[in-house]
Amino acid sequence: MKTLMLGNEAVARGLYEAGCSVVSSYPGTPSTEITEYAAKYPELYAEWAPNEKVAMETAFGASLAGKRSFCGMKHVGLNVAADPLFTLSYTGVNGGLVIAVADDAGMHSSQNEQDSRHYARAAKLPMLEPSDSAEALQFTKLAYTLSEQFDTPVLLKMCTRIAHSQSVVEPGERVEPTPKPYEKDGAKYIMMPGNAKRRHPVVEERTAHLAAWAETAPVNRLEPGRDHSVGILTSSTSYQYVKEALGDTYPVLKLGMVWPLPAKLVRDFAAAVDRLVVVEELDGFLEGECRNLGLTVEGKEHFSPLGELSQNQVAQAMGAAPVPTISLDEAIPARPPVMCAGCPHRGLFYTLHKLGLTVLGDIGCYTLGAVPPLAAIDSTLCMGASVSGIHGFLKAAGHEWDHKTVAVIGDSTFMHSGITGLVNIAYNESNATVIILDNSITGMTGHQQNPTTGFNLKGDPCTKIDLESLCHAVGIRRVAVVDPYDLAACRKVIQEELAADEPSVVISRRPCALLKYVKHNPPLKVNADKCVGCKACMQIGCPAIAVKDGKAQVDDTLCVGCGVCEQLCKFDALRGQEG
Ligand SMILES: Cc1ncc(C[n+]2csc(CCOP(=O)(O)OP(=O)(O)O)c2C)c(N)n1
Repeated sequence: MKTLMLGNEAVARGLYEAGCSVVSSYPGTPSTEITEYAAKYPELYAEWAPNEKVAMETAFGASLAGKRSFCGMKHVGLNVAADPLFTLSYTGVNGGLVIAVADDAGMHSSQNEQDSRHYARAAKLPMLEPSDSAEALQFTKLAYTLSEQFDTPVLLKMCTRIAHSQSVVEPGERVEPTPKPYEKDGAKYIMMPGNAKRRHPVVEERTAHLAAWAETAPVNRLEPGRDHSVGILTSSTSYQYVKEALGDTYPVLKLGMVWPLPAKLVRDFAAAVDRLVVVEELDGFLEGECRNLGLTVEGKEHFSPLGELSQNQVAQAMGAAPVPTISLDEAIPARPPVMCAGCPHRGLFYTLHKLGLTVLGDIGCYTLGAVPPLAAIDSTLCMGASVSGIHGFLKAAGHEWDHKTVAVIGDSTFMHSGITGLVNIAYNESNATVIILDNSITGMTGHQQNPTTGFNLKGDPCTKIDLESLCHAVGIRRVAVVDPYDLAACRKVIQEELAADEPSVVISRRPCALLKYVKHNPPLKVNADKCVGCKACMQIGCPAIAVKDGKAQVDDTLCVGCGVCEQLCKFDALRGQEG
């Protein structure tokens, strides 16, 4: 029966139908829902790994054991997993192995814009790229067939629009693939130089075979057009924009497999039109490949490499009539992201701000500590970089900085890639103060469990990593725990640890205010007679507090009664109520 599905949900359905057995991923927008939906199928074992490298290596292990396996991640996650990726290309697979990577053109929720197609070419791996949910399901299943037929991991490239849009799919039945027993094969799976040298030609040969397959594969589709003055080469969401803006005006070669390319198909297409135009998001990847084939081609002179494309950018570039779009009567006011009311990160960042510290930041909800009025963060690079970064900073900046510099990192991010940085601090002896913001969840990506929460992806209780013991075990003797709702205690602990002549970890511990099990206090009350309108309570940037007619005002629908603002009021004008 036909049904509407998100692109990510359709990938999960594809995993189910293809008989995938093991799913290991790390969350990251816009890829997260694939694994969340996959976890709903009891036939699939699904987990959150601590990071993408671990997820990919887990999927490799499951493939080695003969089962169909999967790992999913966002584009920057593929950087983390790039090490196993490049050598997995050499080992190939036993059970089929599919790797989904979701790009975030437009940086809706990312620190950079990357075009993951480069990875397919660089790692010499086939990459399928669906353009709607139906293809997301079909291509996921096809990816397993290709993986086992050509002995290769297969990359499935998603992007925000395909991952997060709904369209019609027709779900099918699950197949149970024929079991592939594990057989020891060192020449294939032990990638030391002697073996790897013999595998590299196999990889090159495989790419040639895949390119030959791509020449006639139905995933690469030629759509006729009325006007042959232009031919459009495109894929993914760009294909949808082309169809919406231009209909069947020009012939279109829609690629479902963007690497390796079907050279003859592309050449024949180019020969049948006057101008070959590539419509693609981000980099001129296909355009460059056309040039490598010796073709005259247009692309990035018409379309920006920045951000997402749209139907009207395509219409404008191709001289077509604009596509009607819905416009609102009133402009939507800009709403910059802020920490939620009651966010435990707020009290901690207020303290860092007040102490005037230099703060090496990291990635998570707490990156919002960079936004005024808290404005407490100096740098944000990638997951884990705060802990390694502070070490380098202190080695370079001189000892006086030891006492006025901290690193901040969330619990999930610390598990992902903060631990090794802390090992470096202990081992190579810098006097760093690292603050772990333990809100007992992976908040930023929508509340995924992680190794510190005590629950697994399915919500079942499991081993909970003890952060204090872990920090002690890697060689940090000073480990303090503080409640970030208690501003005086935060200040005292941070000052003590900065003053110490050895590295320390401060664990700022309080669960995310949005977790279901967290009980809220009644909203705070403003005593208008006492409030002098000094705006001290505004210094924490809480969305529940405003000043109106010269008096503080608390929004009862937002306030969770955390009491942080109460501690800032010198006039006793803000009062918590008994819960
Ligand atoms: C390599 C990589 N993988 C995934 C992400 C997506 N991502 C951003 S922050 C984050 C984790 C945030 O959780 P945590 O550290 O617990 O902080 P919180 O948001 O809960 O404050 C994730 C998964 C990313 N930016 N980079």
